[in-house]
Amino acid sequence: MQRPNDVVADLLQEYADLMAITGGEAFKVRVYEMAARSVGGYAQDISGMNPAGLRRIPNVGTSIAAKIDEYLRTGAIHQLEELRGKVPAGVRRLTTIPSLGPKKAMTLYEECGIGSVEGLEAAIRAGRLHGLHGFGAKTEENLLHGIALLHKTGARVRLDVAMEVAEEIVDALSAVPGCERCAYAGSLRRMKDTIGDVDILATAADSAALMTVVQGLPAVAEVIAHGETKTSVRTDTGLQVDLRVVAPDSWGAALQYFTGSRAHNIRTREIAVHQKLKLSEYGLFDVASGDRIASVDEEEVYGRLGLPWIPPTLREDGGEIEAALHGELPILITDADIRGDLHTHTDLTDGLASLEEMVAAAADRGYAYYAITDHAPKLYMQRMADAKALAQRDQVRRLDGACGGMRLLHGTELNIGPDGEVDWPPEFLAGFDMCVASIHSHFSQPRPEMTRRLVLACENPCVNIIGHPTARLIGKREPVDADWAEVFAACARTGTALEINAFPDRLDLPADLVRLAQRAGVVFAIDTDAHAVPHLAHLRYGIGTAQRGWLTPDRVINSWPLSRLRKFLRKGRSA
Ligand code: DGT
Ligand code: CA
Ligand code: CA
Ligand code: ZN
Repeated sequence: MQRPNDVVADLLQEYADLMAITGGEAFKVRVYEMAARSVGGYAQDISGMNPAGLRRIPNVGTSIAAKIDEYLRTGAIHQLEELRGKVPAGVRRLTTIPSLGPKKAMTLYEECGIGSVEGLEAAIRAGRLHGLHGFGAKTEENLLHGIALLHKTGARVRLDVAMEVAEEIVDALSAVPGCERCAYAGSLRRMKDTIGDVDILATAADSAALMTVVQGLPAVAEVIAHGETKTSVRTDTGLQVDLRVVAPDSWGAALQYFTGSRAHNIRTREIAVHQKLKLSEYGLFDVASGDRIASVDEEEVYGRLGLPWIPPTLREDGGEIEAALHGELPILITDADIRGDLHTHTDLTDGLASLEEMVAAAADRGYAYYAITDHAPKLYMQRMADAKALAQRDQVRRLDGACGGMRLLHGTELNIGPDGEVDWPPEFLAGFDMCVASIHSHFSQPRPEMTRRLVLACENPCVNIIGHPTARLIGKREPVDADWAEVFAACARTGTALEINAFPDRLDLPADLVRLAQRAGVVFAIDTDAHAVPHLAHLRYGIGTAQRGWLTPDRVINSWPLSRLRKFLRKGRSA
């Protein structure tokens, strides 16, 4: 169900984790981690590749190629199976707790027999870790905080993970003879940033064939319930999928109902009641006569309620009903409005693809312009230097316009230091066409310092876009604490855009803050922060987040023509 590249990337990452837990050498662990990223980010499908082909993937040497080859031929990697035999799955899960590394996880297992997150939480609360080497009161507090964060995301999955599963199932079901319509609904259609379960809806005169097909899909590990109208399964990654099959003439009502949200549905049902109608997943009915008056499609259902069709990303009872009633629904930004990506990386820093590869892939997407924004020197691991940046600029100028006429901007992603300062002196920064500036360290500064830090970054005449502004990592790191109203005011005043980072574990700025920032007069850049060719396609998740923040195209700088964008990027620069 996942791309073969992603499956193998997961296996290599698991291998790296298990090596680390069992005390393997750090450099070897790192090699497997890098290989995992490279395989996941490799543009070509690896199934069908031989060992020689596999070795052409960056960071994949002979022994890793052999392991991938073994997996492709036999469906397993025997060394991985051996490691799995030594380390219970729960111990690896322990390492997903922020702040708990592999060594500590193994200590907990070997010395206290702790093999699950629940077991660890109970042990801390019972004081059973007292006296254990390396586990002081502060460590315990951090662990409890990490566990709470893990519970908060709970069993919910990343938007892209759910989307890939859903699209594959919709494709499979749509191909079954007798299936008339099929689509995903629920929180996924609303593009929430995490998904509890996937809801699929289909119409067919006879549901049996669809129910059989969904149970037999390769990625389905367990059938939770099956019946004539609903079947629930769990995939091998633990995600629940509900398939509902309805009669063709109730499609619109069913799609409206199962898209939700619950709060939005309550409002639409109330509107029906006021008109002496009854709305359910089966249709919109006249209460007096019992006649069904609408349900073929969503437009008809909303139409008969006296409403225009409401985009799913707005259906949270966040004012969309009132806006619809007054004919004031926003015309939302869509993928088609985006003319270029303004935050991307190459293998000059931590990207996986070369400049040429990234540019060619961007041109294939039909972009009019594209910015390369590799990391700046203060992210020491990336080893950026003045000369490297300048050499890249020459290359960028050479490639400018060479791919389908797409124009290139040479930028950089600066690090906003704890005092709001950025990497390079103003003279050097002035040489870039644009600068993104992001927080990559000192995440837990108190609110006044964090606010000042972000405001100072906005006031820098060379900073055009604040990248992933809250620095949250969904399920892993809380957003930084800042007075956002003050930051938004600074953005609006200085002509600094806020990013909506489309990376599925970021989706940052989050939708609720997008809406607030928009009201404060802020403009936005919807960027992928791509570190590999496949990441360019994450744009859709940024668009979903922007729509949930009620964003219209005129407020998105990378929907503007290049000439207007260039004027904006000039900001406070001289000449
Ligand atoms: P999730 O799965 O937690 O990410 O969120 P949803 O919104 O997909 O929720 P889910 O899967 O429980 O149900 C899908 C939709 O079906 C939900 O958004 C609205 C509708 N729905 C389900 N149960 C109820 C209910 O008891 N009342 C109402 N009004 N709607 C419901
Ligand atoms: Ca759901
Ligand atoms: Ca559901
Ligand atoms: Zn970046």
